[in-house]
Amino acid sequence: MNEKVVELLNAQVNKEFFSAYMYLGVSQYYTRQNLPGFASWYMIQAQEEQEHAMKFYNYLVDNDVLVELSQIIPATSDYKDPLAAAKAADKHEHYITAEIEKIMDAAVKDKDYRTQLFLNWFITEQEEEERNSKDMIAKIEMIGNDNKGLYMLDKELGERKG
Ligand code: OFO
Repeated sequence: MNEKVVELLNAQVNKEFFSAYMYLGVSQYYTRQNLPGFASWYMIQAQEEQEHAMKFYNYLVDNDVLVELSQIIPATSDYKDPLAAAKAADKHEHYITAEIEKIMDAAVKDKDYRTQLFLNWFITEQEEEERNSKDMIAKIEMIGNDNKGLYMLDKELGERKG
């Protein structure tokens, strides 16, 4: 595999683990707000991110690349309100989409068809991630200051299984 493609794929292992960290921080924020449904929804999200990281990791290992396990930057659990936490998650997903597109650009440039095929799954996944985070913002905005609405949404989010 081309050096640049390897470098970007390796960096993405770290970024996906950071995504897990970031969602863990969001989950913890909601736990502290007594919103267990939100906390559980974002905890599942954090688990998904670890799976994403491992997909990148395994792809590299399967291609005989020694993966560099670099330091993960800290993540916050400190948000102004539920909307701010949801917006932070949405912003992060857009960042991740852009990063994955950068890897795709490098793979296309290098005519690395195998990596392009591998990345297709993530291109589709990011569409879903962005839609989910956009929906979450819309729901929280719709609720506004209605505590009963927040309670109902928390119950709904708590039903997510995977
Ligand atoms: Fe890995 O999809 Fe979110 O960040």
